[in-house]
Amino acid sequence: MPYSFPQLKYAYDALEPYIDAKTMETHHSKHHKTYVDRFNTAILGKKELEGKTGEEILAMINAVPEDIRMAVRNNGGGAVNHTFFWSVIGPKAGGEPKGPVAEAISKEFGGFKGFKEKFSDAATTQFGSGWAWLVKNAEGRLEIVKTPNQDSPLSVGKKPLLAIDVWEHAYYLKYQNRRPEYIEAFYNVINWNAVNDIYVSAK
Ligand code: MN3
Repeated sequence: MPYSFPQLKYAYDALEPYIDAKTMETHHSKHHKTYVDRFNTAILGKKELEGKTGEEILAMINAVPEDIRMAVRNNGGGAVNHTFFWSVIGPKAGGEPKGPVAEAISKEFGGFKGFKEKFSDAATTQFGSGWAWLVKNAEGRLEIVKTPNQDSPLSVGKKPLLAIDVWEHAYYLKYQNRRPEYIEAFYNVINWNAVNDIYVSAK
């Protein structure tokens, strides 16, 4: 299997009450699993992609064979984005950023409050399905960006540090149309130690 389906490091109910167990179970075992399966089907037998990671394939999306490029963009993006997403959230989390990433956030956004405003705004205003991201850009600076569908910042040379999934499947069972409530609750599950580790190792 070129791209593996990751097990979560916490239980489906571990993010209650912010993200409910049923949403977590469906999101991981159904939605994410389907992206992984379809990604693997798409790249099967493509010699030029052999030995490359999912992240590497997304970073070279314009060089992916045209007959599978859209399938890779959607399903490879879905596979990689969700694996990343699970890694930056968790139980007993939330609070404010720590370590070098906290300093970078202060420098770029004037502090956690300024960051939160911009990140929430991106997540709220992403029209339809998609994601909001904290990324490190090619100049090494932090940026907040949003992407539609399963597009990855990796495809435009930006390294993800934090992500929020704003597809309805990520919140609809608990929050229905109240996306802003889900976004506000999301701050309680951000694993800032993980975000900081990613930032430090990406330097
Ligand atoms: Mn999702």
